[in-house]
Amino acid sequence: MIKSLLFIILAAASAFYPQSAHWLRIAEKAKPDLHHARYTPVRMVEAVPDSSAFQGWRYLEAELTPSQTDTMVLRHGQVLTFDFGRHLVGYLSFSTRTLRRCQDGPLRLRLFMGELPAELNTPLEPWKAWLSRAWMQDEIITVYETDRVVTLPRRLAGRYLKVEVLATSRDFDCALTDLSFDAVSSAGEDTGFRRTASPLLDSIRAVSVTTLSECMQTVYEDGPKRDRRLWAGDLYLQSLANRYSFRNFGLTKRCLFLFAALAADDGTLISNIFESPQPHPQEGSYMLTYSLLWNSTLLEYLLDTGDTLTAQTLWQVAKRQTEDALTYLTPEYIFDIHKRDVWLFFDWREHEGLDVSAPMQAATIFALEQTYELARLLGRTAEVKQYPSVAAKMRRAALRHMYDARRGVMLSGSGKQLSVQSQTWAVKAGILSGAKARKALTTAMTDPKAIQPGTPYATHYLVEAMILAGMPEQARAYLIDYWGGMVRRGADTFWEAYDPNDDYISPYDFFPVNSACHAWSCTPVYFIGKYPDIFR
Ligand code: RAM
Repeated sequence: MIKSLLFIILAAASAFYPQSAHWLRIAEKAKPDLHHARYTPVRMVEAVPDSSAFQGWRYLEAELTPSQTDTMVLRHGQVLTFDFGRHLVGYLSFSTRTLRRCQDGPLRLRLFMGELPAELNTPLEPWKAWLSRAWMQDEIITVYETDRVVTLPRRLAGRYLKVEVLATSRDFDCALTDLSFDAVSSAGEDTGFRRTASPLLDSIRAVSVTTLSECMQTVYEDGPKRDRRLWAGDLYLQSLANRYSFRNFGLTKRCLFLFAALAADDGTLISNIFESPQPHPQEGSYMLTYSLLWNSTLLEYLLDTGDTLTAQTLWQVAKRQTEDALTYLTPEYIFDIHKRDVWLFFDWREHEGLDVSAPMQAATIFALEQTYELARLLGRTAEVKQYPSVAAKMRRAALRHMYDARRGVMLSGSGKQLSVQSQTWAVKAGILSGAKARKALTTAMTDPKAIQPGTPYATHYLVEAMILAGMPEQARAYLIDYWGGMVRRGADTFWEAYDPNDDYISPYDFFPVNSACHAWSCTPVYFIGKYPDIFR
C-alpha cells in the first residue's frame, strides 16, 4: 500500500524539478480540514416565468412549507422545489416515510440542485453547450426501500433543490422527509472589515466573501458546481481576496506547491489541477498568462506571510516561467503570440475575436517586474538582473508598435483591434500612466466598437487599472454598478460570466451550465479591503 502510494506520488510529480515529489508531500500536508454545517430548507418555492427577471425566471414563495411535505403523499408527476435560503456546497440527504400500507415497488425521483432559477427551469435538451451535460446537477434516484436515509454521493453546489416524482405505486403511500444538507468549506472565519458607508457595497462585499468561501475547499476551486478544480489565474485573485477575509494562507501555500510539483517536464506550469484520485494536472493545458500569474501569487504570498522558506524553495519555478515567456520575444522586444502554440487567456471573448497581442505584451512586462520584485525580496536579483531593462525595452516597443497617439489607445494585432482588455493591461504594466492611461481607458470603455469585458475576471483588472490610472471615483462607481448589478438581479454568489447587457452570456454556448459561484468573481472584498479611501 505504502509502496503503491509512493509510486503514484512519483508518477505524478514533475520530472523537471528533482524535489517535486517532496513538494507534493508538502502540499498534501497543507491540505486543510473541511468545516461542516448542516442546513435544512427554509421555504418552498414555485417557478414563474418573468421576462424582467434574470434569465427569465423567478421563484415565488409557495404556500406549502418544507415541514408539510413530511405528511404529503408523493404522486407521479409531482414537482416540489425547496429553497435552502443560501448557496451551499456539500452533500444532500433525504429520507422517505411510508404513510399507508407497505412499499410494493420502487420509487423513482429526479433530484436537481441548482444555483439559479433559470438553470432549473430551462429545458436542457437538446444540449447546446460544448461542455459535458453531466455538469448539470440532476440525478435520478431509485428508492427500493423507504424509511431509510439516502445520501447522494455527488457533491453538489446550489441553493435550490427541485424534486420530481418520476415513478411511484398506487398500492402504497409515502412522503419525502428529512431533507438536509451537509455543507463543507475550508474557509473559516471572515476577519475582514465589513462596514462601508454604503449598504449596497456591504452586500457586494458579503456576496463576494460567500463566493470565496464556497470555492475554498481542499484547494481554491474555480467553481464548486463547475469545474471544481484549481486554476492558476483564479488562484491569484482568490489569494488576494483571502487576504482581506479569511487569511487562510495555508491553503494558498498548498496550491502553490501543487502547481510546482505537477509542472510539465520542461518546468513550465500547467494551468489547472485536479485533486482526485491523486493530484494531477490537466495534461497539455499550457497557458502562459496563468503560469505568470502564479509568480505573482507567490510574491503576494511572501508579502502576506513572510514565509521566505517557501518562496526560496519555489523561486526556481518562478524564474522558469519568466524565462519561458522571454523565449517569445522578437529582436524588437515584441511578444510574438504566434511563436508557439500557447493559450493566452485574458477573458472569454472568443466570439468577438479578442486579440491578445497587446495584453500579452503588457502581461509579460508585469510578470518581469513582479518576478524581479520577488528576487529582490529573496536577495536573488543577480540571477535576473536583465529583467528591468527588458521590461523597459518592451514598454518602449509597445508604445512604438501598438500605441495610436492620435486616438490615445493601444491597438492589438495586425487588425489593430481596440479592446478594453488591451488598455487595462497596458495600465497594469505601466506602459500607460497618468492622463494617457485615463484617456485610453475612457476611450475604449465608451467606444461602441471596442471589445468590452465579458467576465468578472477581466472586470477585476479593469477596476484595478482605473485605480492605478487615478480614476478612483469611476473605479468605485464601476465596481458598484457591475457587481451591484448581479446583487440586484438576485445573486447569492457572484457569477462566472456577467454582461449587464446580456443575461444569457455564456462562454460555453449555453447559459445553464455557467458557474454561478465563481472564484474569479470574488474580488470586491479585495478592493474594499485594499483601498479604504475609495471604497469605505
Ligand atoms: C474556465 C474555468 C476557470 C478559468 C478558465 C480559463 O473554464 O472555470 O475559472 O480559469 O476557464
